[in-house]
Amino acid sequence: MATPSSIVAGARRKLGAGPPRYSAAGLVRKGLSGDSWPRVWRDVELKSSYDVVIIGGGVHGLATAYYLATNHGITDVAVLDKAYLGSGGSGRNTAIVRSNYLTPEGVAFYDRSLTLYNTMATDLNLNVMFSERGHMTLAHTDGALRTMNWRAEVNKLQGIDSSVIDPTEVGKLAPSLDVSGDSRYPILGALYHPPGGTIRHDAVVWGYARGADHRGVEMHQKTEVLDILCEGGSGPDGKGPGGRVTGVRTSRGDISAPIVVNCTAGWASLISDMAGVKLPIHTRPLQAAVTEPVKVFLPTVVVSGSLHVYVSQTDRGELVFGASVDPFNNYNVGGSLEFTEELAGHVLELMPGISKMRLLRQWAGLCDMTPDYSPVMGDTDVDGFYVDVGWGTYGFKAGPVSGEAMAEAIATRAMPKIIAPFHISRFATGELVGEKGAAAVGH
Ligand code: PYC
Repeated sequence: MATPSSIVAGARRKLGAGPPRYSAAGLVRKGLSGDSWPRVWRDVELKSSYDVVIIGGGVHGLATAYYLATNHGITDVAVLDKAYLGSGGSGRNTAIVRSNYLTPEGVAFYDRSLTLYNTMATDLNLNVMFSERGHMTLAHTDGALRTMNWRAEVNKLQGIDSSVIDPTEVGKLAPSLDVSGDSRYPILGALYHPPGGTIRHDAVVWGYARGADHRGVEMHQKTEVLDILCEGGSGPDGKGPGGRVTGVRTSRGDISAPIVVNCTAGWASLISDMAGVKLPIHTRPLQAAVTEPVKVFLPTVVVSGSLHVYVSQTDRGELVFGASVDPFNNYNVGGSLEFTEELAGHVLELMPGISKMRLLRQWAGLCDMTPDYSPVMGDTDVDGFYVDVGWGTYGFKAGPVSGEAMAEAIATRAMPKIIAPFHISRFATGELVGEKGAAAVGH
């Protein structure tokens, strides 16, 4: 069987030619020709062994596969998903990107992601509809204003465009907000972060999947991982600390692999348990909703931690709302009436003028919460078993940097500096990276 180092040394496969590029006229001609479009990624036979198996076909898993192939020439990679690509958190988030975090570690990390999102349309040759529309986090209390100032200073020290603005400036940026000061939760100011915005989440999934496919990576949907195969560990079946991973058992048969990467959300702790690796994670749903489309009137992303709500308007005109995670562990991805009622009350407090708009639909995503609101990334006590998990409510915005850094960690067998603070060992040493103050909403 290949070893991790032989993979890195030996894997230098010729990269694919890349997806077809059309001129504007060529695109129209193709559309009118009646010819079928090429598949975005291949549908190939599942093999019985790979150099790397990635569990989870969301942005994190696909980005890891893409950067393994693109940056390190490691292409004998299978991405497995028990449903379809993007069916988990990647397709269930509110598509917000930003880097105005509270800790220096968080700011550097999310800023790299934003940089990669900025050039993604060109890098992946796909219009991912990145909209750098600015991001505003409202403060309704002196305490919140203090945290905004703190974040602004941490941000500025790392060269991030982020500052505290007063209610008049808030009103100029988003005239639909009630900045009169007469509301129950008056707006006292906001942290304004011009580089933040939104990006089309499913396009990001398709872009990474297509890019990885063109470089030889295989995507296997409807392939559920039932167990992780290990040997030499201190626990039952050779699992746990001191052991090493040898492959995975799936709903379509066993696969041997010296490297297995857990890139799941919602199921992160269950999958890690299969290798005997315990994670300090609890899983909670986060509900979201979207309205009917109306003329575009909200130019920035608006967040209120005190009112547990954030809102942005899509290019089609719908308002997309998100809230806090539900206050209990659950795997339900449906919506609840309690959420809708609370959301409506809070949104109307901020924007009384939209009371006639109708909600079209609601959904939930599963959030794997860690004690310090930062992810768990890198290698583990089981050789060859890697984790990129614990993504709480911030996983989508971290997809590109996570993929890039996880690919480097796997290829070099060393933790890249940018993710070193997020290693699982911090829960033993107590070196937590407390990001609660930078969450979009109260948790
Ligand atoms: O942290 O920006 C954020 C966020 C948006 C939606 C959920 N979390």
